[in-house]
Amino acid sequence: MEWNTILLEKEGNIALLTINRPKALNALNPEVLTELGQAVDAISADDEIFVVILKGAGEKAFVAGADITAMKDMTALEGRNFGQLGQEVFKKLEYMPKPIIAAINGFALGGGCELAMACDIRVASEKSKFGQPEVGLGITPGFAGTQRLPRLVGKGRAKELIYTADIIGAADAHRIGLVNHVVPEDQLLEFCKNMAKRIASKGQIAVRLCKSAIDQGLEMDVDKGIAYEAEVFGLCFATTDQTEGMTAFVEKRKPNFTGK
Ligand code: CO8
Repeated sequence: MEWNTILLEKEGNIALLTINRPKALNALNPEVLTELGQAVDAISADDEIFVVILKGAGEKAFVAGADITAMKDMTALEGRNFGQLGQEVFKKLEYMPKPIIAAINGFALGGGCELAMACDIRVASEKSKFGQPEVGLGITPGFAGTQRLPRLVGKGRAKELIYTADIIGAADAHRIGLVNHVVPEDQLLEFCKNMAKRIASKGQIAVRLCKSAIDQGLEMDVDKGIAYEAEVFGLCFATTDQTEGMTAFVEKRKPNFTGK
């Protein structure tokens, strides 16, 4: 499928998903959000794709936020609908069965920071910058930043970032747990691809069940989460991958997972 603002490339079992609007620093307008949702659907339906890397086109930005030009003259209803579109697309991305790694190569501001937070894992280049500048524009975060940021970095840090609209660098983002790793810019994609390959070499049913157990479990109380884990753990024993993984260990060889 071809899109105007999204690129989807495949390298083996890894998909490279690119927000491709570099002249506007990959700002998210309704077209980008709609096409991103379609690309996520295509990835979910593609059995050859095991892991996804999400990045921004160009040298400067991952995503510099929701498109301010597009939002400037919105009515309250249009603003609500735009916010809801972003929330729905980000939820679709967050809950798709396959792991998604954000490769953050520059500005991740507002909706860009929110998009990175909807990914499973965040890797930042040394020059990347993060923030929720919305209150400086007279709005609140609208793509679930008020919800995902405190869950990731804690309530106090999230409130400071959101109330002040401060922009922080990669080292601070790493210190507060907003990103998993900081790497030199020229190594960012390779680092993410290596991580994606390590994930892709494992039993994919198990990887997907882990994603579900973590994401669903965090929405439940801990006892329900633990019970859910027991269910997905049990499910693994109905798979060929479990037999193969354990047999390979006993036979001292590498497993040959088939995702069945
Ligand atoms: N929206 C639209 N266009 C943008 C955006 C954006 N968010 N960011 C950058 N651009 C455009 C610029 O207008 C410029 O276009 P042009 O060349 O036509 O003038 C081009 O990208 C390059 O940008 P700059 O010249 O500004 O580049 P600089 O290197 O000087 O500055 C910055 C880079 C610091 C990133 C600067 O562009 C900036 O501050 N951008 C805005 C950042 C921001 O405030 N983001 C948050 C937006 S609000 C948001 O994301 C809310 C999410 C929830 C929405 C819910 C809806 C209801």
